[in-house]
Amino acid sequence: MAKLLVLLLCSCALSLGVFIFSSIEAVLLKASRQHNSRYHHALTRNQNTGGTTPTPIGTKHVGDWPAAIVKAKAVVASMSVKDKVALATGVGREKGPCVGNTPAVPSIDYPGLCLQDSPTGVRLADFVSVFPAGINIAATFNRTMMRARGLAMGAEFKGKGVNVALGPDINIVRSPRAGRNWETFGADPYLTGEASFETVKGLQANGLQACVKHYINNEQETNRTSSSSNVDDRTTHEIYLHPFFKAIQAGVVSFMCSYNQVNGTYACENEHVLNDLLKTELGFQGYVMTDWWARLDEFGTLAVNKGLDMVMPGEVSRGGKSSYFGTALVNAVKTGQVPTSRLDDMATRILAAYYVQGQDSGDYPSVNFDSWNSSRGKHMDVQGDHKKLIRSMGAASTVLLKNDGSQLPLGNSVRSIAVVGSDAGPNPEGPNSCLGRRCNVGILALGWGSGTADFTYLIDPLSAITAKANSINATVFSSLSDADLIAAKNASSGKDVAFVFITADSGEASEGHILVEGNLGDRNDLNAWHGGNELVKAVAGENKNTVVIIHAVGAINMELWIDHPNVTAVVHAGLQGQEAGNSLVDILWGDVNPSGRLPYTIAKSPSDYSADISSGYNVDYTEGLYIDYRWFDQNNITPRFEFGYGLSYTSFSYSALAIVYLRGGLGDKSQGPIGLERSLSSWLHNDWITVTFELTNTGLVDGTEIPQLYIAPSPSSNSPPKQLRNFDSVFLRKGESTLVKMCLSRYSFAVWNSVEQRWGVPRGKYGIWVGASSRDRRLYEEIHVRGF
Ligand SMILES: *[C@@H]1O[C@H](CO)[C@@H](O)[C@H](O)[C@H]1NC(C)=O
Ligand SMILES: *[C@@H]1O[C@H](CO)[C@@H](O)[C@H](O)[C@H]1NC(C)=O
Ligand SMILES: *[C@@H]1O[C@H](CO)[C@@H](O)[C@H](O)[C@H]1NC(C)=O
Ligand SMILES: *[C@@H]1O[C@H](CO)[C@@H](O)[C@H](O)[C@H]1NC(C)=O
Ligand SMILES: *[C@@H]1O[C@H](CO)[C@@H](O)[C@H](O)[C@H]1NC(C)=O
Ligand SMILES: *[C@@H]1O[C@H](CO)[C@@H](O)[C@H](O)[C@H]1NC(C)=O
Ligand SMILES: CC(=O)N[C@H]1CO[C@H](CO)[C@@H](O)[C@@H]1O
Repeated sequence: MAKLLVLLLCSCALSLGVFIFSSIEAVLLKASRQHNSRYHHALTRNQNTGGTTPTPIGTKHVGDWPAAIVKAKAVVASMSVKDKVALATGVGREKGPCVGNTPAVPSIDYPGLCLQDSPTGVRLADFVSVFPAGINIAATFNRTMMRARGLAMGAEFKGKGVNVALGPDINIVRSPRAGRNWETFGADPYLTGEASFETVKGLQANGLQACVKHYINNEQETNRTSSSSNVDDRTTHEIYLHPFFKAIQAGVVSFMCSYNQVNGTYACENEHVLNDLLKTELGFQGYVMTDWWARLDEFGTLAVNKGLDMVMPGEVSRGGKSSYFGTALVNAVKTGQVPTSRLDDMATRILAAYYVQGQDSGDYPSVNFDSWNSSRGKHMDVQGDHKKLIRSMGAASTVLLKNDGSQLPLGNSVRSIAVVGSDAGPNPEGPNSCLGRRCNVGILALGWGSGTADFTYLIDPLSAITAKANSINATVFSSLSDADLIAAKNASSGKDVAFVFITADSGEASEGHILVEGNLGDRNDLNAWHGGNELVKAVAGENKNTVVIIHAVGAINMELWIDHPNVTAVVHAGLQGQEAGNSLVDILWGDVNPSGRLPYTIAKSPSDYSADISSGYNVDYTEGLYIDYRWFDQNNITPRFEFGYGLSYTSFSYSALAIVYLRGGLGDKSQGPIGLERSLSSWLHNDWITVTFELTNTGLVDGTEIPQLYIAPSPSSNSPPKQLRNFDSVFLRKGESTLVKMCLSRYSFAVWNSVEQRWGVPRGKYGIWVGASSRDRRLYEEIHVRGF
């Protein structure tokens, strides 16, 4: 049974000090309401009563939306059908400066929208920054950094005059081979949800519109425009929908529906996905655009009746002329196939998003670049001082997987350094030589496809290591060939340390247009590319201080060398963006103590994972809730490195777990409303339980720990053995201790009841599990929950 902590009560974000016992609960509730502003958006119950239009129009708006919607409705009332349709119809590929453009509507003084990729920076533009990939920022487990990345990126998009940034990508790492995993925030819905929330908040903070994608269940590239993702309702709610819900809570104004079908109907014309889940259940007030040329089979133009609001880039198919919207939609409204009220709703959603972000204020920059011809652009440098942030994010997202005998960090006494592998050096043709990063030559700092941006510069590891070596009078010996094992051995032999660089790449399939070294988007397998296993073994055979550095889109299989006694350290650097070399050196020499944690599991065998790419029409999510660590835990499969794992140069101890109910637990009779709750119930999301514990840096250097809180469910929940429900990133000087506080809501415990279409918390015993990874449990208490 949990201890009740009486004196040191606190809300999750505010330090409130000591209170008089009798008024504790009142004070706590007040405080939690104050700090809980992150939940204010969209957490009022949607009062929509159905109405006459197929797409519900929410009547209880939240945040800044009410004023924006009133304003939009007034403007829409004055518009012609043609102009309203224009708001929703892209002008066509390469008919405007951005990857997506909507036309100006002079009658309402509306300049049209510029919609631009990508989740890692402004694509097809110069003088921009390339940020660490989504999968890397997830590995920081640091909300402040996630927000800072969004803010910096948002400033760059806005500086170029972009109205809508096409990101973040908040799909889930279901199959480790999936091509766009690196754009996402990993394999856990809670972590993805937090990253989604912070990224949207950051991107939109200064007026940019963000667009979360790809809604929904676009978890592989193979056959993405034809296959059907078949997912049960509970899994949809607990795993795949949650990150989109968090984006709505953050106030995201637009959604991109995905190419794939869901249960046999294309996502962009799927009434259940758009009207029921998104616009009714989750109360989304913004607009939904198609993915580029997304196929609409059954409903075409009438997809608007199912909840679609905008087509991108405008035409039905690449190179085609006709559009599902445009004239076709004007005619559908005239013939009554699409109710005028639905058209008004679409137009209202698009304009309200524009107004709510203040893009009509007069000082929003106009587009000053051209995606298709850079000489038409103004070459505005929007990088600011983001390089500092990018370097620190690159380091904070680096995961130290192995460090035998404290091989790392290197001291300044190292005299000779071998650097081996093509990934250590630059692409000889330049970092942008392959269109859309469709090659794996030189340092791998991004995957390929529409999730990329052009490098203004890219720091390769060899340059950064050489600069460091020069400063400490060490000599660097390099061999940048992956195939020449003799040269690799020669370079490594007799050196104080040998760095061997290996990679694995993946990206967007683009329906067969893009093939990189035989990989069509999704990876063919989980092995390192270019014979990486052989390269590591060759170097390790010669040098007893071999450090493997991995630049990869996700998990790779490392079984052939991970236990090699000469492989003393393994650094998983992921995709660090433009400062890759510097970020890595900061870790190798200990200027930054590593604190990155794996946002997915690395298995011992590819067959250990619960889901792989499906090559047929049906992509059946038969594993249900059991993806990644949920599956490994359930089936007692020992992974090589588990979700949440990562080493530090110091050590941390955990103690004094205390669990406090803010309301409604442990005999508290004032539980408030009892019964299953809708997704938008604020009661469900309010802080309910505070978990506190003491964290101490017990090692010899300063460092950051990532404490993770998992809930082990009551058996009646019929849920995975444990699920991440909170985390933090805590910097502590050596010897220092601090009290860490984490909040849980009823939603943290909740299970989706498909029959009732509500959330409930099954009665019973729950484990509160605090640890340094999903398998490194440090503190544990069981609590009894009355349930509802
Ligand atoms: C897909 O079908 C399953 C099984 O019938 C159902 O539980 C789920 O709600 C459906 N999802 C969608 C988005 O239609
Ligand atoms: C690019 O734009 C410049 C300046 O407008 C023009 O001279 C040039 O022909 C354009 N190039 C292409 C390939 O369209
Ligand atoms: C490197 O060599 C220079 C010149 O010999 C010396 O002044 C400096 O202290 C050395 N630095 C290190 C880190 O050993
Ligand atoms: C072997 O390495 C040395 C430096 O350690 C270098 O000078 C020499 O050229 C290399 N030989 C071959 C065959 O790569
Ligand atoms: C480890 O490296 C040393 C050279 O330092 C080498 O002699 C030895 O064979 C290597 N061990 C293995 C298992 O390859
Ligand atoms: C996140 O990272 C920043 C920058 O390194 C650091 O100052 C902070 O303590 C970390 N944790 C949190 C919760 O912000
Ligand atoms: C149903 C379907 O479209 N299947 C295709 C999936 O992709 C493979 C090759 O990538 C095709 O051979 C299948 O026809």
